[in-house]
Amino acid sequence: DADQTDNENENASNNGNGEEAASEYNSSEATHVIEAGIGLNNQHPQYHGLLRFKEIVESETDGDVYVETYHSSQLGDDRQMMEALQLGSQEVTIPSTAPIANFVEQYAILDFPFLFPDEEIAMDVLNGDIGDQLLDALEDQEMVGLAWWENGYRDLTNSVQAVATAEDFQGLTIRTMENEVHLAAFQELGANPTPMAFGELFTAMQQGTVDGQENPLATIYLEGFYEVQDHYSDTNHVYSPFVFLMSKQFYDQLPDDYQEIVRNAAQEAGEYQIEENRKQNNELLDALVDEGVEYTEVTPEAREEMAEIVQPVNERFAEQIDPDFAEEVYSAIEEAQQN
Ligand code: KDG
Repeated sequence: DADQTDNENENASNNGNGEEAASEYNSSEATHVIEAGIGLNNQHPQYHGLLRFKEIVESETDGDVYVETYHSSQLGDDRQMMEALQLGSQEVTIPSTAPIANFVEQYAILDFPFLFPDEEIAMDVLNGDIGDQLLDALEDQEMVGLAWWENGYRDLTNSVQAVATAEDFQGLTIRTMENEVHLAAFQELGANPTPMAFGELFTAMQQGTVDGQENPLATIYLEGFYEVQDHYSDTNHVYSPFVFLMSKQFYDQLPDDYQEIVRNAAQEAGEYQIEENRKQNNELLDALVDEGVEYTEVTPEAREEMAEIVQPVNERFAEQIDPDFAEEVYSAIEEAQQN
């Protein structure tokens, strides 16, 4: 029962409760078919948001645009799915921003540890000029960014020791996303970061290839990581956005009214996704503890110490990537804080 992927469902959509909901439409009658894939499983609010997108798009086009939904890396990992979008062989994926930095390097600034003070501020910045610049930058990479969704604050789990302070990271082998800032930050904390695709993570923890990983609580619980992890710490070390990405090739050949429909649907489904996601991230701690995971609270002081240790990493990457854009991001955060 430690197998976290739900292959029974294959490519069938469900209504978010694990039950299948038959679409009243049919792909064979549609002019445009969207293959949409994510890495997370069909229990995650991200998948429920994708189903909402499907519902809106199909009903507003009366089935002329049909959406096939895939979860659990069925279509590949984040990098492969983005490459498929570039080639036009897949239409939609919704990765965390971290792996997008391998395509547009400015995205790495969003993944600086302890950058965003809270979720509201993050969303203000992403839905403002900074976020628009980042979405626009995707076009050169043959992708269109339709909306910001939310993964949330990332926390640490591992199978070796309780982690309360920065010192406790020493020697832990931690899976990170494929992102240089994450890699450098965990190195700075004395851990051994191992970048790996999300789809390989569960088995890597089960087999002991890695001691731990970091993801928001919803992912930790809904992916059943408690089966293979003993300790959870609310490190909140980085705020992780999702971007709803569409293949530019596909988007460009849609008629104008359909372009508007998919854009609005990504936005509206995103609002639903964000709400459900926050609820799960806030509410799943007790359930995780009930599964036998030991919860270690990370105090604001301990978090402050972690932030100080990784600060040189943020400074180094800001300088290397785009110092002016980094300054713009910092000012936008300050401004959002004053509102
Ligand atoms: O569906 C999203 C996943 O593919 C991935 O981006 C989730 O944050 C993630 C991770 O840790 O890889």
